[in-house]
Amino acid sequence: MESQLTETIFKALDRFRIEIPSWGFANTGTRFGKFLQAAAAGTIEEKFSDAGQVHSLTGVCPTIALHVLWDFPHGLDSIHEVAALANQYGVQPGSINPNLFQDQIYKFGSFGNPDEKARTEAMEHSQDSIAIARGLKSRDISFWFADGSNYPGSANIRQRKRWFEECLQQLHAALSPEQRMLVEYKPFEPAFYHTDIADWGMAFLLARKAGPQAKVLVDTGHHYLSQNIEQIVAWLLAEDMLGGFHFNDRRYADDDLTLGSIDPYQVFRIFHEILFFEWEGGKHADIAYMIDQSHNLKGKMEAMIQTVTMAQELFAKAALVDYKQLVAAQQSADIVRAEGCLQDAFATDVRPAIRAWRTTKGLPENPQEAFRQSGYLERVTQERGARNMSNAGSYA
Ligand SMILES: [Mn+2]
Repeated sequence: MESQLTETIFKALDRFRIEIPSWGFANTGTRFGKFLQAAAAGTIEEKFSDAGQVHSLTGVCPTIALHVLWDFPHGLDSIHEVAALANQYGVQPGSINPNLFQDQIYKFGSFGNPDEKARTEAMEHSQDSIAIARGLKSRDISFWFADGSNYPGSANIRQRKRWFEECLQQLHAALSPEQRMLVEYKPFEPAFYHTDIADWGMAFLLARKAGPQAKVLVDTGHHYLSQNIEQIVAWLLAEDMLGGFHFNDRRYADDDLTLGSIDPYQVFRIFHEILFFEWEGGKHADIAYMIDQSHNLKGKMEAMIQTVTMAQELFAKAALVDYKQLVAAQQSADIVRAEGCLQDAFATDVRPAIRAWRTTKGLPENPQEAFRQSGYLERVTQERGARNMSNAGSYA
């Protein structure tokens, strides 16, 4: 029995990969200000270096999500530099994230902006992002829009929906056959009255209208409290519309807390829906697992390693659900036994098997401890400290 458990966990870990975001290594803050970290990455090279370090310790983060505005200072001309860094540091470019919210021109939106100039600029930036992705052999372009309005009556919601449909259709036409467009949703913030793509249904409709290579991206923090995220996941899987995840945890809103820090059982339930779907269908779902967190109090690299190892644990636990027993219990409406299948798997301590798996892969048993012993943090703190600490800026 014990060896079968280990085998199941090893198989789950062998296939589990998770993408780390470049912005997770940079100094970021809250709406109220930044608290700086001396070791934060300030350049694209430093982000690759930090990501490479996390991958070398965990072995499961071969790609890094890149942000077009922040990581490609020269736009398309930065492709060669980024490709060279990827080779140097041993992490490949992952999803490409356009920025359609930071420039002044986007004050009243991007694709939903009533000013045609803003919509055109947003389209050009999106086209560039697709070209950058193609140049780097990145498959996924992840779109998140801050578009929305703050006061009733101030936006034509249906007109904006049409603009979104048109823009996304045009962008879909620019994709190469192997590329995918991921459409992310979020109920509120920065807009506080209406958000143009506020929930999974809106993202689903827009993606479906855009074309077959458009899928929905589920950011776990982008839901109202108590929303049943795993049900959304199950529906998207059933419709072949689940493209990927942005993982993070939250207590109140889009808090960007460490995955599993508040509600690990929810992450487990999400993984369970995916693995149950795969078991029933007999094939793997094509889903990009990505982290979308930026920590301003925790050490950035420690937090990233903590997130990755937590994701592995929860994925491994979900793989332990006894599906035959679960299906039988569901069939016979044996509620307690069915629920018990999930609870038993969740309660299993998978850490010894994960440590053993790491050893077989030549990885440190405890990546966090190995990071602390490595001296990397001390080195980059010294190298980057003076620059980072003089770079505070202010909120107002
Ligand atoms: Mn996100």
